[in-house]
Amino acid sequence: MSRDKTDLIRIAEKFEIEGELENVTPHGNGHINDTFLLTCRMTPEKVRKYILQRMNHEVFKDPAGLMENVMGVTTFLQKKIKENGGDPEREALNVIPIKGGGTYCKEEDGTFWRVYRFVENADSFDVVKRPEDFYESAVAFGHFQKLLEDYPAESLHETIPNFHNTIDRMDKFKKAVEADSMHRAAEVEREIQFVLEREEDCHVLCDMLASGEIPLRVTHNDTKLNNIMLDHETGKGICVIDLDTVMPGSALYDYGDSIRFGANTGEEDEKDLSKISCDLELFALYTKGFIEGCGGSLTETEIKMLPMGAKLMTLECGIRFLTDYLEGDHYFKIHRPEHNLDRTRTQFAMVKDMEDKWSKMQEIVEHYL
Ligand code: ADP
Ligand code: GN1
Ligand code: MG
Repeated sequence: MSRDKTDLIRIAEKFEIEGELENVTPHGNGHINDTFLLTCRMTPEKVRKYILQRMNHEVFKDPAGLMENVMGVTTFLQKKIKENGGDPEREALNVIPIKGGGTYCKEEDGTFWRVYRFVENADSFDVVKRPEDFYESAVAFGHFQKLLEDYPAESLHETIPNFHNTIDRMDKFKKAVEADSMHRAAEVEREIQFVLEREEDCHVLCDMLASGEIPLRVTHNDTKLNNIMLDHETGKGICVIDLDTVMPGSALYDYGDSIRFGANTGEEDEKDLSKISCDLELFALYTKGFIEGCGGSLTETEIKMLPMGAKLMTLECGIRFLTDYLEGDHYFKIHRPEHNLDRTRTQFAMVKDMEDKWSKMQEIVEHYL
């Protein structure tokens, strides 16, 4: 914990939390924000939990706009969930306001903070332990997108401009190679070549969005497995979390990013690349769940392009890890030297494996056409 506990307690107590704040502990494995679990004593038998988060304002340059998005989307989802007979306090994120008003606070040191109600009796996973969890996450992410089908996209702030613009990601990568500010380019020549050989791929989805062949939708854009809470009892994806990147995008981004992370037989930062591959059973399961969750809203072209979505989101993520490595690891949190390089290598091994299994991936998807 980079901050001392008293400081965290002081910040937490600015929010409308209920009960006596008993403990603050670091929580989760996100790569971007600093997340803490607040435990509050309500009665001798009962505690209430909250999530306190420092928003990463190096990554999200406009925290006010970001929180406007989060408020807009969560309010919209809560209303729909209520109409559908669900529990809006559990099935959507709930922002806890500041005492006296406001949705977040800014500290003197320039950091930004918010509090969410903790989603109880649910877990988020860093690896797929049971295939049915991955399937349920697919249904929930698909359904999330479906629920946002009529959300006013023009009201959303672009919290990270060009987030999944693979052409722009390629340009930034090339600039990082050229600048080589950390003198690391020579040692990653193989990885650099791997990216450059796939320059054409980077244009595919951007061109299709630009020509209108695939539609722009309101999407989550960060659909890895640990951004969904799975219910302890039912096993269903009860709540989609980490809404910082909800922006106009493509359904293929949401589908692809989940495959990138969850259908990989190894972890995102696995050092032993022989453990990395694209598990076609998990791929098939997620495809089924996502198409079902989207409730018939995906177009034929989108379905046809699903394998490309998976490959491009994996390639893009590898490019982002490698760019960060070349620039000195300023974006993603790292927990060891070369962490971003290890992550890069798993992504590229996954891309390569997808290329080898391309016709099988297409066959699986064609089943839904
Ligand atoms: P990051 O952007 O850093 O990934 P997240 O918002 O995803 O931050 O939070 C990090 C982790 O904290 C999540 O993967 C999840 O395990 C946990 N978490 C976040 N919000 C909640 C919540 N409202 N209820 C329960 N757990 C949460
Ligand atoms: C980050 O915030 P988190 O850990 O859920 C990143 C994603 C990457 C992912 C790779 C805002 O997700 O885009 O795909 O790491 N989020 C942001 O694990 O950049
Ligand atoms: Mg997250």
